[in-house]
Amino acid sequence: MKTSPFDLSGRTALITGSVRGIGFAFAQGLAEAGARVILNGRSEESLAAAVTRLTDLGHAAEASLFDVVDEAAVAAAFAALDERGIAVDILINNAGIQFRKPMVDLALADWQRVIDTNLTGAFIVAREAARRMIARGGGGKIINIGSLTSEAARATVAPYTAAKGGIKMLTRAMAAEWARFDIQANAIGPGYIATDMNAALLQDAAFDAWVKNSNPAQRWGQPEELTGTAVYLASSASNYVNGQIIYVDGGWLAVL
Ligand code: GCO
Repeated sequence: MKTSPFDLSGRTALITGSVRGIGFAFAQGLAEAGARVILNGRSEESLAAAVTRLTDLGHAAEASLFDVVDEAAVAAAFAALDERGIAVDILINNAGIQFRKPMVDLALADWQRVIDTNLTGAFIVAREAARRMIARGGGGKIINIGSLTSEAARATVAPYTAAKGGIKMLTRAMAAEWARFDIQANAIGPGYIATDMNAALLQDAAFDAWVKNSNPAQRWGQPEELTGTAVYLASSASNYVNGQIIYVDGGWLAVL
């Protein structure tokens, strides 16, 4: 019987920033589709707890501890996987931070930290993954995580907006260079999703009302509502899709 094009059995996925929130949801979704998942974070303890949550559900999951901005640590993490004969077939560049402050008050260090984590980190990790995908003869999936702010800006989140706009164009740059090696690089643009990163916004009645009034679904999204798009982009169902960003936003960007 023909297997589903969405079946990820036999594939290994690395999801950066996956100890909680949408990163963990991506890991669980890909594991449920059959992938072995490698979770990533900067804290050994939270990483171990997240892995246990998945292995307790019967999934194949393990940890890889590194900060995506640390080039040497990323290289060492991939070398450790090489040593064990583990090839990353699917990379989800999810790691990201948020820092909200008006630009006139923003310290350069805070600007740089957000750009480094949310944009440069995606480059550093994808470069290691793509080098190996190409060396293995090609084939692979790279999924970057954008945002509504990949398309439109909101006041007080300039570095995040600049980084997420960069993620959209970096995804296209990856497609331009790596599609010829049968590597598909695409992105997911989440709308406002109910996660820890957005906890302050969820608790702000005016912001909550703005989110609900600004998208036709009239609600926040849930992390698990992003996983279907991730499985699609991680699977052979998207083998002729390159350089695209798919918005999972309740219709926010589609309407005035
Ligand atoms: C913010 C939020 C947003 C969302 C998401 C929207 O402060 O506006 O953190 O950035 O997280 O990126 O698509």
